[in-house]
Amino acid sequence: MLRLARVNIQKLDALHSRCFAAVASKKAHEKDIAQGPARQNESFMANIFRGSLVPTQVFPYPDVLTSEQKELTASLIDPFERFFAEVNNAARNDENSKIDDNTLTALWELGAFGIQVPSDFGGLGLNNTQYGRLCEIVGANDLGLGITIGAHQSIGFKGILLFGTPEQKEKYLPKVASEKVYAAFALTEPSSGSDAASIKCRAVKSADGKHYVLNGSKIWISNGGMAEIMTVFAQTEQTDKKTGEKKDKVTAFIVERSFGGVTSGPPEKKMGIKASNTAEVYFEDVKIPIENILGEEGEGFKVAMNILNNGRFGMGATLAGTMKECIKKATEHANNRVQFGQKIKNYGAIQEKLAQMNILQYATESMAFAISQNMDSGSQDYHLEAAISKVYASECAWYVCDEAIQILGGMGFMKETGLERVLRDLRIFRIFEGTNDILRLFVALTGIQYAGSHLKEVQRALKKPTANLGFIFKEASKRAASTVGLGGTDLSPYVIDELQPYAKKTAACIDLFGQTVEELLLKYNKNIVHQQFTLSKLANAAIDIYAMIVTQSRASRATRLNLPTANHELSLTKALTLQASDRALMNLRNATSSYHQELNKEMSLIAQSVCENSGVHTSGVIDLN
Ligand code: MYA
Repeated sequence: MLRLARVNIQKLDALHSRCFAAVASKKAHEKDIAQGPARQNESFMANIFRGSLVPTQVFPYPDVLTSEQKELTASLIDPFERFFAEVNNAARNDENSKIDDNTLTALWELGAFGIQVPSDFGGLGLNNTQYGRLCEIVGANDLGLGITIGAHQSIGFKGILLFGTPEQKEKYLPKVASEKVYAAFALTEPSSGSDAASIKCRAVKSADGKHYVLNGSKIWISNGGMAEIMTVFAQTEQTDKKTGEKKDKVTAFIVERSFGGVTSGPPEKKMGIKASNTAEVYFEDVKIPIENILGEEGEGFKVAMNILNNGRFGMGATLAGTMKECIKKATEHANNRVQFGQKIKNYGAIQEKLAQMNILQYATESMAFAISQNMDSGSQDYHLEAAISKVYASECAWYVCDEAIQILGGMGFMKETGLERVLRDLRIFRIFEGTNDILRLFVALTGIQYAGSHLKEVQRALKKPTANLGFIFKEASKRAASTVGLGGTDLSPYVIDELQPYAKKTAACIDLFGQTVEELLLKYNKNIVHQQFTLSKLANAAIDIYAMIVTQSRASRATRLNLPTANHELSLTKALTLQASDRALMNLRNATSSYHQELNKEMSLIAQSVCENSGVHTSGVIDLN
């Protein structure tokens, strides 16, 4: 679906038909509507694309940890915090572009490399929520080190946890959890970044079928210079079971450096996360035993996507921790710094910044833990939310750190304050693990695809109205209610009284969201995939809606439980809703307005002209002969 990013027109055309063939013929929706729908997609966000409210993932705010799990998590917080206070030195790691061996050893001893590996295999055996809580501590202290342990477990060996056979788990998990063997995730190549399916690394099956021989190279691999075990993606020739046609399809492999033929380049010199090793990895005639295929042969693209989906919430949790630390530094300064005879905390200009930073931190954390807890409850439908949380967290963290530096003024710009390192470290978070631009398209197009399949259901139902009266009536009343502003969406049962007016604002956004998706689908049909200016606006509205929903849910919970922070959380939620609902409505109106179509056209012309001229293309300000 997102393949449209490629410039090859032929591929684009093929893609369009594929995309809309998918919309029209998703297996789940092929059944006659009268036979009843397929498995209900529980994703709150996916459902608002089709104008439906499915509240189970978000209301009430999930709370999955048992008291034992809470106790275990609490018992780990102290050693993790002590490690950062007493052993690790983030500034030194950054300066040396390396984490020293003693620090790494201490991290292994903490169990920080195998947080989610079951204890039978030597790990800490924590779930996503518990892992997220530890990620917050890591994010508050050292993002470079965070990527070292994150690339190892969040993506490096996650595929073995998710898709490994019992033998693969038994062989590899103990090593990566506690035996000081590093792991990496090797997907990106020089000509394949966002377009992950276009990788060129190739593995050819031996005549006896016992192994594959892998050739090619990967770039920018986190832990690439030190990993002994890698999850590697390569093209393999597959025969279509139905047609007998031979076709290249991606397969995932577990590759050991010890197989031979695996080498890596020197550590890349980077702007930030310098402590994390990033390197090229080369594969030359690497012999991979057949039993090291991860998942099904030819299904490697989905393996890659699912590993990435599964790890994304961790970035949200990590960056919620980073923001906390930035806010702490900014607050300490605001509380003490005197200018014009007053502490600067008393000035509105500073108060506005501090409040905004806290609002964004609250929403980021609320997203991350709503997702982790849904995942822990066994939900499979978290992909859209995970992508949203990654985009939101990485942009909010950048904003928060930048504003913290602004509050600290000249002090913020000094290395010694430690915020310049964090800002440098943060920059990559909007780029890796799926660029925010690609993830916005992913959110919008995946949601639209889901909505499109629903529209098909409606059309099909209308063809046999007598058999589908109930369904048609429900659809008709839903549309009538939301079109005449009667509030098709009702969030009132889910939030506390004080948040009712805010929930109404969010409901209005959800109604307009569903209508906008439908309008766009009817207007553009398959050409919706071309409308990136519009898709980004839709994604932005989706992000704002999710932020409102998770904060309203979390603040309602805090109030119901009478938590000491409840009033503050209500303020954060109200302020966020006032900002986000306005912005979401604006984005949704803009998505269909002719004014914005004209603007998009002009923007597109400007970009084309700039590209044709390899840069700025204006007359000189001063006319020189
Ligand atoms: S690792 C490298 C990261 N790279 C990327 O993220 C690549 C980004 N690109 C993509 O994700 C894909 O290529 C896109 C799809 C999305 C553009 N879930 O035709 P398609 C299915 C499930 O749309 P394309 C790094 O950065 C789709 O439904 N399924 O595909 C290291 C379809 O299925 P079907 C998905 O147009 C960072 C099929 O695939 C998904 O080619 C280090 C084809 O789809 C999905 N998401 O492009 C991080 N997408 O055929 C360290 C597609 O059945 C972490 N599909 O209809 C640190 C964490 C924090 C620290 C922790 C401290 C402790």
